[in-house]
Amino acid sequence: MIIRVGLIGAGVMGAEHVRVLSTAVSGVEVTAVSDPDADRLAKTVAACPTARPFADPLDLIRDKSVDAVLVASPDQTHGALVLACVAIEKPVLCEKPLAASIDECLKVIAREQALERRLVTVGYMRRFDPGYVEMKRRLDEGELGAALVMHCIHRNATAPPFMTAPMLILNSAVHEIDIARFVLGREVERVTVVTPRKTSLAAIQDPQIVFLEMEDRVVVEAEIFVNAQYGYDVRAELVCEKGTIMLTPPHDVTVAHATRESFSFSGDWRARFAHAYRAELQAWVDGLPRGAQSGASAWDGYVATAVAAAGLKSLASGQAAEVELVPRPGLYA
Ligand code: ISE
Repeated sequence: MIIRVGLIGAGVMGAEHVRVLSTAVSGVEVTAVSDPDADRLAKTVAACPTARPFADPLDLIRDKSVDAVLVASPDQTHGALVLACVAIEKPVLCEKPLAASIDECLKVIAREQALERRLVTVGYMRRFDPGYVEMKRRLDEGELGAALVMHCIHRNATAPPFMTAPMLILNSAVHEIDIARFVLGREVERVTVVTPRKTSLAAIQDPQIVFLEMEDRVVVEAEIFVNAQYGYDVRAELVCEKGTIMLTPPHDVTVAHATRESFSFSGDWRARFAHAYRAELQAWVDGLPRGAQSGASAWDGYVATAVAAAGLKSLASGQAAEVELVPRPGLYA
């Protein structure tokens, strides 16, 4: 069975998804692409002969040639597009965040509950990264004892001009929020954002340090620095009672030359998480005929947005902010 996917948003991530779906994922065909920028749309469609262009994303969602939708448009459009998909019971994989507002996330959850069916997957791709998967497996195995602290580093070489200080949390730190919940199997209770001296190389408050106080007083500490200049660098070390579990640097080779040993960083997340993106898309496509879900659910998307909202409160006030969650519905047990 071939799943016919319609892609909304042909920007950096959308174009990458089209490339990966067309070259590295089986059982799928991209049949439609939509983007408000006519040139970008034409270019993406030219590179993917199976796809038809759509000016209006809502027409794409309704089109009979589209079995499932992949949303990779700007963050603030996610909620409305996902709601349009679930309104007509079309499965959708939405890039993170699920929605910029908690209200929209709750509407998605309410619709899935009414249908008693999960249709939404959220693109928190780190859940498919072999390093984080192994970190979780080793923790769950129990040999290292209980998790106490998780140290995280999330650095981008440079941020696009539209990046704002709140987006360091809503667009970048949401990955740490989601992966901490995934690895530790605990919810976040409180968030504190600390703002160190800012880099002179950006106009916004960058870096920011995000502290997540999780259930059982496990603490996650994440440095988010989106103009770090030297490359894309994501690290994590989980400190447990009897040892630590650390992600190893993901480069293929270390070069020894002219009295130095060195390796290269990826320019951005597409190369660093290439395996994770491919595995996420393959798992999504494989699960669609059975209605099975393996990635982050609408509930996970809601929680990440709710924790990020507490982070924004803390960023504005300089104080710790409590995370308030609605009760978890049985559909997401
Ligand atoms: C970007 O949107 C991503 O999702 C990347 O994974 C993240 O590292 C980056 O900071 C975000 O801006």
